[in-house]
Amino acid sequence: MAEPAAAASTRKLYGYELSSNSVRIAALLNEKGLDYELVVVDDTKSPEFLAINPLGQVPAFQDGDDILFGTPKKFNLSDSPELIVSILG
Ligand SMILES: N[C@@H](CCC(=O)N[C@@H](CS)C(=O)NCC(=O)O)C(=O)O
Repeated sequence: MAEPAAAASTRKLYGYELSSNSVRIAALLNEKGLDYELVVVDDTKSPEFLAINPLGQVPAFQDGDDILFGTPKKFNLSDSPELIVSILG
């Protein structure tokens, strides 16, 4: 997965390097020049990550208080294609 910006960002991408669904989101964020923090998820079924995404899958994407994949708050997007549409929007 390409290296994200090192600076702290309000955007967090939860994923791991061999996750193609995570890589496609990272590629899009990089292409658009959007800063984000990559949070490497070692265990998608850990209580900590299930609190982010109860489905226990990556990618999960958080922008501020809005988790775009996972626990619906403002958005209710269910997978990486929907995330792509949201980021492009
Ligand atoms: N429909 C989802 C599928 C996400 C998905 O399958 N993620 C995989 C990694 S690429 C995953 O989290 N696998 C771990 C698991 O299911 O426990 C998307 O397109 O984002």
